[in-house]
Amino acid sequence: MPPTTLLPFTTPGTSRKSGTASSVLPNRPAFRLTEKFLLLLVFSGFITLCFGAIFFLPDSSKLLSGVFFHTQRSSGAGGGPKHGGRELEGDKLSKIREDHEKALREAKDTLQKPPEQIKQDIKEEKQKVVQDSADRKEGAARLPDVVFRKPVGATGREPSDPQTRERQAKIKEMMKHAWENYKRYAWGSNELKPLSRHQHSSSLFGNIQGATIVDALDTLYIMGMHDEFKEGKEWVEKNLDFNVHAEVSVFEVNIRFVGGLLSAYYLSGEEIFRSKAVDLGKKLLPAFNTPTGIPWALLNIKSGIGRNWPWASGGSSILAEFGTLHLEFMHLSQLSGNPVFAEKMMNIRKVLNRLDKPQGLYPNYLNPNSGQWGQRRIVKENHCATDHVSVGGLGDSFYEYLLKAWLMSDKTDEEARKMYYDAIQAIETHLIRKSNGGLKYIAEWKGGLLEHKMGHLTCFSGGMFALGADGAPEDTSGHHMELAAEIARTCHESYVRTATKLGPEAFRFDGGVEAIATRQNEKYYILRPEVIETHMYMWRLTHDPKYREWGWEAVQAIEKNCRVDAGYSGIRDVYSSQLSHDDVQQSFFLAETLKYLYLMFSDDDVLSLDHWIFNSEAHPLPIIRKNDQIQ
Ligand code: DMJ
Repeated sequence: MPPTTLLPFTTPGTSRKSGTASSVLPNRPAFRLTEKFLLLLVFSGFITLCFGAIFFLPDSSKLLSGVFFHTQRSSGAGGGPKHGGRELEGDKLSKIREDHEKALREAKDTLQKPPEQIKQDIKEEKQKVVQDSADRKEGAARLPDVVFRKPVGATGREPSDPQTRERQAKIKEMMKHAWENYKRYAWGSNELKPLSRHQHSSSLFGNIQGATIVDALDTLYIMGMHDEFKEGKEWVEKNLDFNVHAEVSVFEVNIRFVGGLLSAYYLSGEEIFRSKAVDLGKKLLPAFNTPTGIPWALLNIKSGIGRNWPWASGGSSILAEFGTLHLEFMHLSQLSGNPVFAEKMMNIRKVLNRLDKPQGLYPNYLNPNSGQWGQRRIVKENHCATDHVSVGGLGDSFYEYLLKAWLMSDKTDEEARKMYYDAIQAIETHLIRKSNGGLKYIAEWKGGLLEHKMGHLTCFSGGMFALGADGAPEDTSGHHMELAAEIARTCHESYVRTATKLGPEAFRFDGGVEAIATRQNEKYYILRPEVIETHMYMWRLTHDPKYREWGWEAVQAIEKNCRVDAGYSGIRDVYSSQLSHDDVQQSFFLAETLKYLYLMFSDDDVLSLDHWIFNSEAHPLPIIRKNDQIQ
């Protein structure tokens, strides 16, 4: 090697090191020839070592990567690495060597490939990744095989009596009018604005679309509107998407979307409805991630973050919301083979049963963090009162679902039965009153004081008492039926006493009035079903013709006051014949109001009460027979 090559090591000032070493070099004498030779020998030895290391490097890296891989796997299984690299057995070492050599060969091949070929390979690889992830997704949604049974009484014959037939046909025409206009002006959105002829979006569903379609499917089916049902099904297949950034009301999405999809499945047997229902059910599960398992009211179905309504008593969840999931969730477990849905429900029960019920009543607010009723106040010594107990808004369908949980379980869910009849007894004692004019009503309890007001929503309870009469304890069946009839009459009175013959949102029994709204903001009617729902149950369970007449009165009043050229609209004041429309065709008008009317003018074997249970949005779910129940 020529001496010049040593210059960098020997020439002063050329060292890249600064400091002491370079500052002493200038004073050192030049190397003698033997010293130079020795240095050359050491240096070449060093170079040889380096080359050797490079040659051995592949094997070393094999060892290293082998240890890493093993660690990953071991820790994945819950433990640290059990072996060091030196302890790897021979076959493992040779496997590592093989893999490594294969990787080297592939790298070499790639380098030798023309650029076009490399591009093509990358494209194919990408496609494979996409396909793999699609397969994985499909796998996740793959559901166990279920034997689909032909639904009992999903559609029926025309009624033999000509008047009933004519009335039934009229209700079907109303459904056509509502559906056609929704289709024309708001297809795919949640609801229709029938005056603006535009879409209406409600924050209850976040970015989930198509509430009217999903809510209407089963009504279309039972009315024999097959083309429309098919249109709805195709929309669901292509467009119903839950992978959206959306904060939704868990309750509303459950009763309308999960309920609507489940019913569409049970009626038609179309798999798409089952898989969409289960898919949505899974999206709702993070709502139960609270310290008690009492779900949040609102959930972002993308992020899984939940919270409660800001106005709800100190961050509480609401009885009528977390208490109105049971029917749908039991069916989700049934159809998916996944017990998690049912488990969430039974946990809610457990929490409720651990709590003291003031006077046997269930307050409307429950804190999901503490598991305590919201806003408790001591009004007297040793006497606790809570802010709000109601069979109307905030409480209503909790009671409905207790009864229906028992019925839907083929009367095996004894716990639900007991909870229902105990609750009704407390309600009778503390909330039900009779007016001077002889009208029975259900008041609301606020901080221990009764507010003599009954909501339109509360009117569903007539139907509930009638449905529950049969199983009532100790010969009280007749009493429950009487109560049902009295509530039906009071609610009918709330309709009769208005100019439009439609009932207000709430009516009062104080200040010299009975069954009349006194506040301007309680005078509206938004196409709600509850009064009609009660008439339907009363008709089916008593066959007293007055209930069909009351139903028909409602049809006429809706036609006169709510029908507009492009659909149906709510009205702002039921006491005024100067109509002011609110410009919303609620999805529950198609799901509930028109369905209950249609059933009232059908034979009893159309969605017979012996086989079907209606969820809170009137979506029919079959009774789960004892032998079919998953354990
Ligand atoms: C419906 O969405 C359901 O019946 C719910 O339980 C309460 N009320 C509306 C219709 O009034």
